[in-house]
Amino acid sequence: MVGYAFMGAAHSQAWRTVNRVFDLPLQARMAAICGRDQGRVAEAATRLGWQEHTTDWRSLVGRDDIDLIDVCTPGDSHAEIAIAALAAGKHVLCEKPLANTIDEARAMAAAAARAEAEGVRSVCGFNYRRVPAVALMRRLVADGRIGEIRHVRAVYLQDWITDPQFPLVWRLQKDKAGSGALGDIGAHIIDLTQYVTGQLITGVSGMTETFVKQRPLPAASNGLSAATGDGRTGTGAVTVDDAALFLARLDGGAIATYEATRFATGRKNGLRVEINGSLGSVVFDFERMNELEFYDATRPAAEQGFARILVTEPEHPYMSGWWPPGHLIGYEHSFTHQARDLIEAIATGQAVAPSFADALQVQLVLDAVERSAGLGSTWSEVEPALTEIAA
Ligand code: SOE
Repeated sequence: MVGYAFMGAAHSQAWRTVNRVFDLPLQARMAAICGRDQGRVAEAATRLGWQEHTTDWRSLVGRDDIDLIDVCTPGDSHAEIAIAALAAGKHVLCEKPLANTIDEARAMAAAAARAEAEGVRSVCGFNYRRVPAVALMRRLVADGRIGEIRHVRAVYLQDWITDPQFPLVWRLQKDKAGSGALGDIGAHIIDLTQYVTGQLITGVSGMTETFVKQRPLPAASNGLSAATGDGRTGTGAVTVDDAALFLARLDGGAIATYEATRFATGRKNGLRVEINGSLGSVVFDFERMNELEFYDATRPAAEQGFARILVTEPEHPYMSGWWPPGHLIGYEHSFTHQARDLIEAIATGQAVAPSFADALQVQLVLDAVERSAGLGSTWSEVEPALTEIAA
């Protein structure tokens, strides 16, 4: 694993747990973790359960006893690490968004396609797909239970930078993060809605805003939390969006609205998606992540209403490995499911989604939103991802 902050900890939890919960053909061995700071990576190795630690990620890519590289760094190093790992024949799990630019994402998707031909797997870490209620949502939609999809309504609301004194962490710097709320959390709802509906976004009209343009320089930070007052003084420019909104059309005929913001005061991790079809609706809200709301318009009028499905039955996606019905799971479990699916893909030789090509397509949507926002919300088409790879 490269990186040991928030995502590094979440992925480590998954690697520690996955073989204890699911019966898998391969065993994960947490060989080594890498970070730039010797002292901090040594501490992280002990705390997170890695056998060794290093400050040189290239040494991991060159090792014969390492089969998989898990990239949990900020976006500015995804492409370099993932492409080197794939070229060395290592399977790769890469955090989202795939890259900071379209060119990087395209190069990564091409590297993944080349590696795939050699039996090397790659997957992008859109973990919310692997929340059981979301996977059930997809199953209901794919089974035609809500009929033809008309509306997609998706929001991802956070509030962790509403305080203008919150420091200028890497997620607020374009050269490190690529974009702000748009790529960090907007990318999740783009992937999630495309996954659930089976439809791809073809065009958008977008708007972005940066409410706080200067922030105090941070102390050493691991991303979401950062202390000020370590002796560094002054401020720096915020170079990403604080919020992004867009309208979209999907290729199956649905129309959609998306909102991603870090300024929704009081909303901590409010990912909510509602899909309305000709025969019913499905609604997922991460703050009630064990539940799925389902409205079945084919039921007799007198019995119609939103049903609250508690997604904890062994028949539900991923749930057979966990607890008896009604005993809830949490955020970390989506990462364990991600690790499970990747291990199974490696063992069976099957592809695993979302591929780097899928993640490139999300990147192309992000790009279309930024282009549109830069042109006063002008309608902007999304390039097809496959064309990009072929080119
Ligand atoms: C920060 O906004 C963040 O940690 C994202 O980077 C994650 O992808 C999201 O799941 C939670 O919020």
